[in-house]
Amino acid sequence: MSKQFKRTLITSALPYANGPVHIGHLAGVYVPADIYARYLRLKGEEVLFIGGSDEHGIPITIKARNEGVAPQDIVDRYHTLIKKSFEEFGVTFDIYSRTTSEIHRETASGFFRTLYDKGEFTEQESEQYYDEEAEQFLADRYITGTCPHCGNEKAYGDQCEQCGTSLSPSELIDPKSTLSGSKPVMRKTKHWYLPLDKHEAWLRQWILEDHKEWKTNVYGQCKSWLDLGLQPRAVSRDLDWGIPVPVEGAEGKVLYVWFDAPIGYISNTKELLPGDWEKWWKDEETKLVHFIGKDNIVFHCIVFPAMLKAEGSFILPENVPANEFLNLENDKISTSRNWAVWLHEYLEEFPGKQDVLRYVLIANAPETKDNDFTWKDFQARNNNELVAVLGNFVNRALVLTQKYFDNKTPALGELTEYDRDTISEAEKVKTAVEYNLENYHFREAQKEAMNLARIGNKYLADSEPWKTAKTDMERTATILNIALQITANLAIVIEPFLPFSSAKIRAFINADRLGWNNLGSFNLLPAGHALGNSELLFEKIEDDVIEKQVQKLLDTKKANEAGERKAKPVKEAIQFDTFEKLDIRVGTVLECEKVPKTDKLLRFLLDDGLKKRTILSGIAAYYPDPQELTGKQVCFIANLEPRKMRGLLSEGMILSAENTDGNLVLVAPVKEVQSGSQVV
Ligand code: B3M
Ligand code: ZN
Repeated sequence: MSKQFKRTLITSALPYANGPVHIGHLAGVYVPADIYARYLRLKGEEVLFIGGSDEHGIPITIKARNEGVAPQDIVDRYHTLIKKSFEEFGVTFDIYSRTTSEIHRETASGFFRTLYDKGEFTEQESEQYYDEEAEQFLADRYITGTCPHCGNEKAYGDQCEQCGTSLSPSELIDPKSTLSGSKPVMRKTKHWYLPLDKHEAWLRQWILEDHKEWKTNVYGQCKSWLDLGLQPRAVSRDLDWGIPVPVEGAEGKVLYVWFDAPIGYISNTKELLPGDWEKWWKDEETKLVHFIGKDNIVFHCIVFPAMLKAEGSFILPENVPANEFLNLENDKISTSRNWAVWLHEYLEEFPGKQDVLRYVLIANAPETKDNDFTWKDFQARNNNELVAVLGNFVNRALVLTQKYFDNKTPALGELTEYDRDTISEAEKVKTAVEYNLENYHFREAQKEAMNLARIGNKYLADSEPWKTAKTDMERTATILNIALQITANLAIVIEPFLPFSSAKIRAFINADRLGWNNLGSFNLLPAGHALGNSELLFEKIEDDVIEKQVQKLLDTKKANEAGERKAKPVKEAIQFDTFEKLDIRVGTVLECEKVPKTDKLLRFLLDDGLKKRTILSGIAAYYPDPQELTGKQVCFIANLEPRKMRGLLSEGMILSAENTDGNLVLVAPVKEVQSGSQVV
């Protein structure tokens, strides 16, 4: 069942703006999407390619907290960096916008409101972990504890990174809030849910029956979700970063990031085409294709379609060609462990070599299973394929034409049978590449495109124009004419994959950009056509360059092993008068005991030089015998606004030093001083 469409709307996953983009992003999502968009444009079709940054969600608030800055600062920084990387790698978005834009806020908010008004949500109260010290509900990522499966003490509320099991916060043994370190308590909260169970029947039909052509990894994942039975999914969260839930009584609640993010595709289309966006989203003749990574499958194949269907006026995706993951040197790519090749760093070390990376990533694209990027393979593919096959062929065709025909396309003479065979082989490349691209087999498509260069190379090697030139210039002219026509065809066929090299070849042969339909023609360069200047298309990458990259990764590995223990980055600079506002003093401990019915809190009674002062401190775990502290001196902040905790007034804050593993040690003067002495 192959439907006919008028236009194609391509979306690619909106990366979280909490870090730069790396090769895994490029290989899994953005290069395939870009190849597809470029190909359709070359064919003269109506195409729109939408991208943008995902600027809400917990990864961003965590990063902001760790750095002591606002979430907006984080997303501003990374949105700019990510956008630049995509531009540099030739990813041709028609728009790359962001989910903190005003138009997105309105669009997502309006979308929620429509579903709410139509009665498409259910409301449910549930119990969730709440941090009483920080006075907020805790997202799963903000809770750590011991994994019930492997005993890892640093498992997160949503996943244990040691054994890979997904968890729910209530499964953690000894849960701890990462905000305050305190033990969270269960508290009731109300949320809006998308009742996916009610959508299950049509989703089953639509995916399992009507879209059997989806990639097996995508189809398989959807099938197992559907076979397990769908559950209602909360679409709101208790958080202060995100789009407010536009309903009365929803103060302090925002849209769940996975509710607003895919609507970003719609908002970005609106931003680009304010008067004309609807035909891209609401006309059955638009083919909607989502390019994503495998961890996003359920959201794009089940949740977002259910949202679109519930709204009622939108089309559904025609395909979701999700890829698996790319590993780096046999290890999972990880932002937090810095185990990645970052795009901006790659370009510093390999300036101008965007196409080499694009090529290698597609040659190893994780289309049906996880795949591996290694620097050795990068070098081998560059040297043995790009240099030895593509570059070598183009260079030979051009240099020989310079040498024998004054850099002008020679005339075609009589064809031999071998010439005809070569031409007919070359003509087949078009169909092979098309077939693979239309079916989202990008690595196969690229292989077929490269095959044209192989055909050309073989043709030159077999025909030996450097020998015929000694006796038969007419024959030599024919051979080089054919070689040049193949070169011109290469400029077309590699454009979706290697756009920078395609542009270079066009300059070498002094030709305009030609559409896809010219592919297979052997009349692209008429006899007498003057060629341009040429140079080498690719250059060999030497061993020492690759060894340097491998060494860099080995260093990262060492650093990771040695030092999970690394100190935290220094906070933003402050002015001296800001520092002066702090009144830090030394006090002498008169009494110290655990606050009854708490795990964490110690109550200190201090002689502060003026009076007796009570301060509560969450360090009980590190001082199991608090009486021992009596008589010791400690440092405290004397002018901190008093705060009530557990019914007791805490008048200040006792200073402790935090180890990188989170253990706290009290800070004290090296020699005894008078109680009340100021720390200056
Ligand atoms: N930001 C997750 C990710 O980057 C998420 C994708 C959103 S697509 C609408 O993997
Ligand atoms: Zn575990």
